[in-house]
Amino acid sequence: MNKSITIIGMPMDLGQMRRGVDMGPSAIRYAGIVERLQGLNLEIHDRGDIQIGRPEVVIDPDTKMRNLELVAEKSEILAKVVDKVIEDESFPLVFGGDHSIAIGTLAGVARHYENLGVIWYDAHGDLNTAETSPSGNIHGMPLAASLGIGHPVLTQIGGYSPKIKPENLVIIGARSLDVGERKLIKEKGIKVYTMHEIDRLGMAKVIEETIEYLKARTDSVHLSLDLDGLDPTDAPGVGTPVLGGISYRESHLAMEMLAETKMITSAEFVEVNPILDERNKTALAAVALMGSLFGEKLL
Ligand code: 6HN
Ligand code: MN
Ligand code: MN
Ligand code: MN
Repeated sequence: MNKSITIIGMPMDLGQMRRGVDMGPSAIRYAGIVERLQGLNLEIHDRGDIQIGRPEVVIDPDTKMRNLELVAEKSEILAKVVDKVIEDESFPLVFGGDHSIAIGTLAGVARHYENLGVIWYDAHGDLNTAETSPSGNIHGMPLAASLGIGHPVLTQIGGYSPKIKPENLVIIGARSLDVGERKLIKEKGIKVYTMHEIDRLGMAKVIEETIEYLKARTDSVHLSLDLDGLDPTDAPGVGTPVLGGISYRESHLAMEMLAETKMITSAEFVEVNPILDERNKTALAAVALMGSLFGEKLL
């Protein structure tokens, strides 16, 4: 893992319907992320937020997608910033924003690696396309888009596609998958640890297997952590909570185990919505998990 980390705020809420997730980066900073990471002897650069503005919602009449053009435009900007951070040999740490931001993050990261691995820590698969989406919300589509599946405006961000291969992906925490997403998972043979496997195997085994799997086939790993992967009791401040999620403790263990491998080279923490939160609990959880991801230890 790099010693230098660059924080990028991406306060984009255009990929879904609930306002407030644009305040995610502020909530995470307020919860003390910079001090926390500085305490680990890391060099922290906070390059501030990418400007999103407060545009009016536009629903595409043909595809029913919300804010397609704007999401694309802002994703291009994020991709360039992330690309530059990696070129400057720093670790890009992106704060959402809703999960649609992953399209831009991955566009910036993936061009640097032949076989980028991705850990998608989420209650959802985010594998929808305009055709399979029940909502038209782009935050349900970033993983499909990164695999090169879906609307060309989304798949072609950064000027290339696909960003990742299905066999280099591991989804952890899934418990809400739409019909089209299930079909895609089967078709592509995507590795998924649903809550069922997490309950049966335990998180330690799940992460051990994930590490082994990704080590064998990837040259670098991006962590995309949607706070709704956690149980709503531990992370209530999210727009699409789903009961029966990963606990705070299990999540810590996961981050600690990943820290030991030093295999994570970029990360994003998304869907923190302080308006829906209880006393910034979700942002505080995000900060604690980042502490563990970057090597914090009690003794
Ligand atoms: N997220 N599968 C649902 C949809 O609308 O496509 C929910 C997506 C949630 C996305 O939480 O990042
Ligand atoms: Mn580059
Ligand atoms: Mn998600
Ligand atoms: Mn989710």
